[in-house]
Amino acid sequence: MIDVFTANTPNGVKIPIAMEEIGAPYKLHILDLGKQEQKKPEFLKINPNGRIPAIIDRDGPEGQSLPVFESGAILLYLAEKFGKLLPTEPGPRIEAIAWAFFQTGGIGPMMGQAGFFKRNHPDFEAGYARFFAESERLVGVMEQALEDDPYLVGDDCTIADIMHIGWIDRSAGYFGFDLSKFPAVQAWHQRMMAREGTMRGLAVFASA
Ligand SMILES: N[C@@H](CCC(=O)N[C@@H](CS)C(=O)NCC(=O)O)C(=O)O
Repeated sequence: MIDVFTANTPNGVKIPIAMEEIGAPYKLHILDLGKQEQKKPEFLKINPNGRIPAIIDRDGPEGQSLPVFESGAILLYLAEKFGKLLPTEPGPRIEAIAWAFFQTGGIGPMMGQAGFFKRNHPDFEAGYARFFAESERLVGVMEQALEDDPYLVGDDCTIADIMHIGWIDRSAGYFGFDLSKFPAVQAWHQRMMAREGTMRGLAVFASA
């Protein structure tokens, strides 16, 4: 059994989506970020960074419990453990991992900061403009990749897609991003949102 500690945010949705896409059992623990539950000492033992998502694999290596933090590391761990959502051939495999890094190092921080300035410092236009422009540039990189393939790495959904779907899905509401400028990303967004596993992964927050 895998314990999933998360919340209904662009990073938080990744893990239930992955678990549902994989089809493995898990126990969901939804943290109240407003109450700072992610900063409590017991949670910092699971993620020293005090953020969601995190997991504990109760049946980790040698049968021991293993905590894992950082969404990219969690998805890679799950993909390797269950043999799903990651191509086996070395080229496509590292390409999927590269997209996961692209999301945690690029799309996530840039969109996060764009949202921060829009919501908290709307008067400081240069901050919002800077992160909005960089978000557009990065989604443009996704656009190029998705012009030729249905998913970021070829014909199948991988961890690369799951890393991005929460951010792309919420970008309009969060900081006024216009996805219609990127037709291939828009089509991919619809493709992802129509997947059974992805729908189930998102639905866990509605019923929680
Ligand atoms: N790089 C981290 C980012 C995690 C992150 O920023 N999580 C946010 C929610 S989307 C969070 O926990 N925010 C609450 C806080 O910072 O205290 C990952 O990919 O796991």
